[in-house]
Amino acid sequence: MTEVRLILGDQLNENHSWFSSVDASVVYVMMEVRSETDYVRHHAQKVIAIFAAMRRFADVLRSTGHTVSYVTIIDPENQQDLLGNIKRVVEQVGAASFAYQEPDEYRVDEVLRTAAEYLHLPVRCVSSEHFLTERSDVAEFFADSKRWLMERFYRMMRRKHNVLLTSDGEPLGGEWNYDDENRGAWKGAPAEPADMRPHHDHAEIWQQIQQASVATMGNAHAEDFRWPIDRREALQQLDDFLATGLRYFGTYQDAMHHDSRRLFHSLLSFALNVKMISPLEVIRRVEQVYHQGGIDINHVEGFIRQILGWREYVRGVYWARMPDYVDQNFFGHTKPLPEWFWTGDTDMRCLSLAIGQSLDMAYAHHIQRLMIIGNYALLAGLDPKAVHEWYLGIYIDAFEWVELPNTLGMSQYADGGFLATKPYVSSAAYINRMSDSCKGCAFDAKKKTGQGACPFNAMYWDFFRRNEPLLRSNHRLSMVYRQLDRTS
Ligand code: FAD
Ligand code: DLZ
Repeated sequence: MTEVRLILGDQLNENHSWFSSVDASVVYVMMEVRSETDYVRHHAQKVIAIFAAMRRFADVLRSTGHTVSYVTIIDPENQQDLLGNIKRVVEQVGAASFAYQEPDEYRVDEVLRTAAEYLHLPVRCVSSEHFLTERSDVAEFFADSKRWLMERFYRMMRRKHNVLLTSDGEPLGGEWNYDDENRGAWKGAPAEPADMRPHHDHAEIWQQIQQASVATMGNAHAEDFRWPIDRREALQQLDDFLATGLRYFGTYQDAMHHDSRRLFHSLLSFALNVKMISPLEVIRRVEQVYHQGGIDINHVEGFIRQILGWREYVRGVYWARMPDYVDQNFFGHTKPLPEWFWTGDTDMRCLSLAIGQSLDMAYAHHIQRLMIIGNYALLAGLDPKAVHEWYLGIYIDAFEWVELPNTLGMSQYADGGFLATKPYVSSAAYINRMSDSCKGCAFDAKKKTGQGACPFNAMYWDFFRRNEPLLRSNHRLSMVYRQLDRTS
């Protein structure tokens, strides 16, 4: 009896138990569909990367004996939605059952829950065998807590998975968290590691995406494409990061520089989020490198915290708070995104650089996303849902389960402080300290008001003034309000 099994574009996990042996009665179905390309306007590189990685994954499965039915975006039989294509394949092969891996997005989960009724077949949902937690684990962990705190969850995960612990179960180096050491500005040294990622020519895929009239944003770089498209490339990228980036990761994690766009970040989020590599294998490799010596604990702990802590935590927040989460708007912000979010064409140099880089690379690192673009969006009062859709489209690693809590919660405080204990906003002083973007800017970071003053300064104080009824009682903001009280 034939079974049809779905593999989504972010389920490219070669180590999934589905593939441990070849079963002639199983047909895997993969599809490039408008329902997935069009739910927001995606960056061109993101669509190319997903299609290229999906096609490579199908090749890998076929080369190991599995049967794959692959629907391209220009296939005339393509129904352009998940269930329509699944039904067609089910009928073609006379399937007696259908199976899918737990999807990571609420929207897709809802669609696939209707599969049994739609297909009139028995349907199974299995684990994607990627994450270290189940969808509900974070909510269960905090069931009796008044406040959810990532740090508490992270320490539990360190203990549970025995990560960076002494034999007595204490944190290696004596501290659980070395964030205080991870706020260095970067002044040109040590040198940014060379980008060793291979070059790909994806002109043909790009031509097909255009032929199908998929609307995208940003630079396609189709003939010189650098994102990993299979597990082998992702593992090579991990090796390169461990050899050259990790040793400086922590110290310069928050630094920004106009022509060193990644500094010591790993660029591994795409490979992780489409499941080419697993979080646990990355964590174990990082630990192994630490135990070989020569790398300080702050770098290793800082990196592991992002994956073992934040990545699993935000996923738990997503599943605990959806579907209402996406509509949260604590401050009632309604302004549309300025046109220059799609061009980078603004005189504010920090924003022009961060948005310009995002359009060019489909990538910006955490602090560019949080403290430049997100900072502006929150201070300016942009509609958080529109901000969310922009982030969901533009970044190579953007999938709603991880993007939404980071954007709406951490960056826009639209959930009223569920994820962040205070709004992540700053005036120009922080941007000037952590980046080189104020040099050569049309505005003066040190000038607070008047002609030529950096808009971040007045916007910062205006934000706290206009939101005083909502924020003054937050004890983490008492310094801010004391200062505001002294200001005319
Ligand atoms: P590194 O700095 O090298 O970090 C290593 C890994 O840690 C990342 O690959 C990622 O898997 C994980 N990680 C780091 N920070 C976070 C975090 N806050 N939440 C979850 N995982 C984290 N990350 C995404 O993967 N997808 C998104 O759509 C996304 N949207 C974001 C939106 C905003 C507004 C902000 C502030 C952050 C967002 N992040 C998102 C988190 C973070 O910015 C990216 O994971 C990181 O920049 C990816 O680059 P990297 O692989 O070089 O990361
Ligand atoms: C992001 C994306 C895009 C652009 N296109 C496809 C696609 O054509 N086919 C597919 O299976 N997946 C795609 N994806 C990733 C999905 O949106 C992702 O699988 C869901 O968001 C579930 O997390």
